[in-house]
Amino acid sequence: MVKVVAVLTGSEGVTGTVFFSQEGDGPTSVSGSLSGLKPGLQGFHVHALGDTTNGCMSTGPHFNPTGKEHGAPEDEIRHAGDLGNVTAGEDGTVSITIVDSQIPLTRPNSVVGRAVVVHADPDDLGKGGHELSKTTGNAGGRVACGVIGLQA
Ligand SMILES: [Cu+2]
Ligand SMILES: [Zn+2]
Repeated sequence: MVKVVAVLTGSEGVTGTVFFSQEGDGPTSVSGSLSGLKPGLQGFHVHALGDTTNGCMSTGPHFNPTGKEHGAPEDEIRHAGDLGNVTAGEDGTVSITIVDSQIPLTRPNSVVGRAVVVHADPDDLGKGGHELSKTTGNAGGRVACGVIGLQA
């Protein structure tokens, strides 16, 4: 069992902790919670770089090792990092439960050392017709992020 964690912080008071675990070659389970969000849908992705030297901006684009277009988690054509949206309640909190097969914790396409990013706006899942739909889901600014690191 490989276990990793990302501790998210941001400039607008958004914080959270997201845990990932994977058994063998099975799917990766993602759990955790976020707080300080505005209510409603917000894009939730794994970005390519674990670099926060310039805040969340330096975490690069969506993790996309197979060179595909942006999509929904359930789509065949998607970035590996496309985990869709989280939906915050009126109190600005959300608890996360995701199972996904495209974010392994072991090589060659491991997400360890990359970053989890939460956005200001909903991810349109590639279907919004905006010029950014096929690259970012037009999910707006990056309100919080955290580097994915190995856990005991
Ligand atoms: Cu993102
Ligand atoms: Zn994407």
